[in-house]
Amino acid sequence: MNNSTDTTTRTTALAARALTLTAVPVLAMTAMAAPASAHGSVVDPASRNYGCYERWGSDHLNPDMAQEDPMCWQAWQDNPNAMWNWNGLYRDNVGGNHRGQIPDGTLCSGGNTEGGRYDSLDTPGEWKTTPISGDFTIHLYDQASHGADYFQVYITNQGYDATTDSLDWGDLQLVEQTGSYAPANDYYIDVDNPGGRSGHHVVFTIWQASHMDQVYYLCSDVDFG
Ligand SMILES: [Cu+2]
Repeated sequence: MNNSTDTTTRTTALAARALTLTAVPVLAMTAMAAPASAHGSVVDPASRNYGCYERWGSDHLNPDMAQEDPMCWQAWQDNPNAMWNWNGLYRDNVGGNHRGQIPDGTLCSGGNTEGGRYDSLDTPGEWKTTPISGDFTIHLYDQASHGADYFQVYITNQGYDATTDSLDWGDLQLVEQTGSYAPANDYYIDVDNPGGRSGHHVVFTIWQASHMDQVYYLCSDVDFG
């Protein structure tokens, strides 16, 4: 798509700052009112930045975040637009070569995409997790109805430690490869639990959109109990 979402969300962040100074530029108000042309992300189990946006988007200046949700805290410090633009973590023109385009250690930022806006999502640590038991369903929200050529879903191998180790391709097991999905706002991907997992893991979802060669790389932290 285009950059109007980026502009809108960036302006929202700036406006939030401006509000603390009691003056909102007229230009910012205009941009905020403009319709968003958007993308998407995995909302359940929440991707790292969508989870932070969901928990803290309306309370992002709260200093308690540092103690209560330190990974979100470091992400907000690094670049607030990683959260405001929770739907914009993609790369264009990958040509299906995900492993060639996304170096080890940068999978959760889409290979440092968008000038490094999402680099904080590669940081290992105590990311908040969504509990998983048995088979589960991934819900991806697509504001722009791009459709999907396919989804690929990976889960980290048992023994991987999300609190100390940034994600590499070698940490992952492919557990689901789908066919195409017609354009819609909501996609559901049924995942067979591969078993043998306990504790904190990462579900890594690749969304190959259909409107153009645009690929989303989405890390969701889960707890297999
Ligand atoms: Cu898009």
